[in-house]
Amino acid sequence: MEDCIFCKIINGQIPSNKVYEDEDLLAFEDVNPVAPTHVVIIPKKHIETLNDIQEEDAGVLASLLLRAQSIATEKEIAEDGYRIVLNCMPGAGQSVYHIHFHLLGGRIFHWPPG
Ligand code: DGP
Repeated sequence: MEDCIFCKIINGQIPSNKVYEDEDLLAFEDVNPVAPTHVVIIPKKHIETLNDIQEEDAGVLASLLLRAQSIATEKEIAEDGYRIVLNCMPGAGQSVYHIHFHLLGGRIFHWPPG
């Protein structure tokens, strides 16, 4: 999608610090980190929100979570613990309308979230 920031990161129009890439997924450092480790993990397919996923997206969504797990291990946050966040729609704080997981670690997280 031509106006999507994350699609521009995928196609290289906007630079990013890439953590992982394959034909379906991209992971990169968040530009405004809220934790010592803050990686954004996205499908290359443009899906605006969790409300828009289809059965056919199940495989790539599972791959996003498996990749979050392996990046957490690589970043050495797996043992202490980490948080996966997916904001859906404005009430949850979604600001970029290309579905993404935040992988957060390196500090203590509280519950309930803000
Ligand atoms: P959300 O609020 O859940 O939609 O999260 C969007 C995240 O995307 C937010 O934490 C900041 C990050 N972000 C937005 N624009 C850019 C960018 O151009 N580069 C990078 N690396 N991250 C971005």
